[in-house]
Amino acid sequence: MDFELSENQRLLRDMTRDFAAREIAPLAHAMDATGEVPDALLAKMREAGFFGLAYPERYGGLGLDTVTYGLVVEELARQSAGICIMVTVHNSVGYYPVAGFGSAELQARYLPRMAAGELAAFCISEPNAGSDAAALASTARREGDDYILDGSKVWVTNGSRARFFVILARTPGTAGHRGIHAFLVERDTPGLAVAKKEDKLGLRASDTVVIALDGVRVPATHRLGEEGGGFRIAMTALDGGRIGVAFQAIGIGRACLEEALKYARQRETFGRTLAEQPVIQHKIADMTTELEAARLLALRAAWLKDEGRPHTREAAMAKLFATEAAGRAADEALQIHGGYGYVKEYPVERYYRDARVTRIYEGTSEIQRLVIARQTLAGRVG
Ligand code: COS
Repeated sequence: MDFELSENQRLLRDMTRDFAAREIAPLAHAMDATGEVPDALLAKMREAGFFGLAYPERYGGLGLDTVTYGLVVEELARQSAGICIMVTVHNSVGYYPVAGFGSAELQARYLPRMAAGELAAFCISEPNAGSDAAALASTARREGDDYILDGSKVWVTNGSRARFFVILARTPGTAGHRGIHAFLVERDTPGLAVAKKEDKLGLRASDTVVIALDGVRVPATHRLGEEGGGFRIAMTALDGGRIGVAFQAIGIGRACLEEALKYARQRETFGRTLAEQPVIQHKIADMTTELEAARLLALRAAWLKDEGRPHTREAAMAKLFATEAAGRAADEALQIHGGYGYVKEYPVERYYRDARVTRIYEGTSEIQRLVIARQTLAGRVG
């Protein structure tokens, strides 16, 4: 067993840490307040390769393994969880269905554009199908060499900026996961429209929209994988996506810990700094331990994925534990700040809001527990 990072992994982590501190941190508060991300920042991120992290080098990406990718994600989330989710959706659930299941022609045509920073989004959830993803009702009706897509997709991260959409829809009249297909759809396809932009509690730098599909004609060559294979593709992509969310939560949790430390060292009560008081030290110890445990779970899930080994259970455990730990870290960081934690002058207020959704998207904590329990009950105990 080897817990050392490679030279390259350390280098990329440190470069991202520097980039995020220099380019993202100074804008994070304003991006949260306005929901606007400056084009200049996106251009610098494109230039630095953040939109090509997972994409193969032959298509212009960095081709990072999942462990290295996770280290980069943690550093982005440390400064802005909203910017981080823009990057992770584009590099996981927006990427993998195309890279893993698109035809060679489709990949050669689109992956270079995606790796260069033309954003991707993932459309699975619907008004009446969130946790129960197989209940999705959007339809894909075959018509000659095309499919015609109709329906409505919700919680679409990157939706207003994306050029490409991975969309899950089913053959009319089918039920359950077997009738579901996955497609790559270009933004300009007639009938595809942003119907609404959500006004969210947190992650305000990231755009989340409703996508309306009204007679969207998609060539059958844009179907990803087998007919009826869409659900499995989505689940496989979400396994990877959940590892990214775990690292994102760890980044938010670390931000909470670092800000709590900063505050505890300078704030005095009863003649001593908070950092000198056992009641605060216990909180700091618990935050540190939980974040470290979360990081180990996430690194192991990432490593299994890189080894090409099953990682559904490990991704679910990493996401469950890391996001709940981040929630506790945010809560304790706010508590350590007292009233100052509750106002926008200090960044923990933002971290507290940003941490919350990590327990919901890419599968709620309840869904992660369901995934883990099913595997344990099937005999996978160790
Ligand atoms: N990888 C590959 N295949 C998978 C899989 C995975 N992780 N999980 C399930 N499958 C396959 C199963 O093997 C099964 O295929 P076969 O019938 O061919 O064997 C099929 O998918 C259906 O699986 P299952 O019966 O487990 O499906 P359920 O309807 O019970 O749903 C959960 C499974 C709850 C895990 C799924 O609906 C889910 O992940 N929900 C949350 C969705 C989510 O994360 N949404 C957020 C999107 S981002 S905003």
